[in-house]
Amino acid sequence: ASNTTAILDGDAGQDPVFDFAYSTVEGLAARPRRLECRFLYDRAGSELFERITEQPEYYLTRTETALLAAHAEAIRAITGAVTLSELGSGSSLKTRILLQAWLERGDRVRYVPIDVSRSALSGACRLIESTFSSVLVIAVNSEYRCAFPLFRELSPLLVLFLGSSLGNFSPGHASVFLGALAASLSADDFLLLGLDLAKDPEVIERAYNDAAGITADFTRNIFARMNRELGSRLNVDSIQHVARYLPDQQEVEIKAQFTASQVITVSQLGQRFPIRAGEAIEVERCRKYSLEAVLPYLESFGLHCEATFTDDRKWYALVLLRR
Ligand code: AVJ
Repeated sequence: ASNTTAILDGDAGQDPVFDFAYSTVEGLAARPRRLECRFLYDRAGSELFERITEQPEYYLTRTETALLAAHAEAIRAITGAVTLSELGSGSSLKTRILLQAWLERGDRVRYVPIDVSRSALSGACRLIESTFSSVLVIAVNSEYRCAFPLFRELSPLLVLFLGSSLGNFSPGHASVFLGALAASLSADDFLLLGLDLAKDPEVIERAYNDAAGITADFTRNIFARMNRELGSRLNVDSIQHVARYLPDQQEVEIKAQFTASQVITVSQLGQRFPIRAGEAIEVERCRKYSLEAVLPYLESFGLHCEATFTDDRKWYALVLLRR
């Protein structure tokens, strides 16, 4: 069997640098100043994130991967031989664990990764094609929402949204996302969510402050990207990574603290933002979940919980939902 990889451009014609410039200006003009976390993931940022997942303190990826390895067969038994579509390009071991479980039960599987980063997408396709000989890959280079209309054509399917990436959305954005996703699924389609669970604040805070300082480099990278793409000419070394877990909000707040005053220039839009010493810019929020609260919330979108899989420390959960 041969592999067919088509890469469909969901939002061709957009200028990614202008998109970054415009979003940066919007966020810096807001109060409190903030940046959109999706811009953390340029090539350098994606490589730094891969290194974060290898840090001992960052338990999320290895815990989720172990859950997938332990339960991929059970998940496949519930869903049947459906198409797999992943929000995020799934270049990781996690995707290959699921594809393997599908191939053990059937001769072919169709895999539709969706990612706004073309380089991550083509990297994932190459890796999957080199690992498997009977996976039909259709890669979609677009924002997640642009691909939602495809799901009707791909049904019956299982959509994967792993890595606790749902936690990056604000509560409002998460509800819009889940509502639109649920609306684009057909009856008896499935969604597999990976969710990081609320736990000892120390454990969570350490996961975002690794001793090797990779997460600090990850935070600083978005400013290095401004230098690369927006002509900002920032002294990135004087920017400090500050990550705090707020237990009552069950979320990690990640900020970039400016230890010296400097000006952020966005040359494409002719804008300058003087940042005072001590001022902080929010770069990411990572929300954590409790199963007893999130399951009824997910059901409110017409998604019925078929199974939950947690590790023995109850640090992390996979939730399998049926539409
Ligand atoms: C990829 C968004 C799931 O929230 O844990 C890791 C990103 N940021 N360390 C997370 C992240 C800092 C990660 N997600």
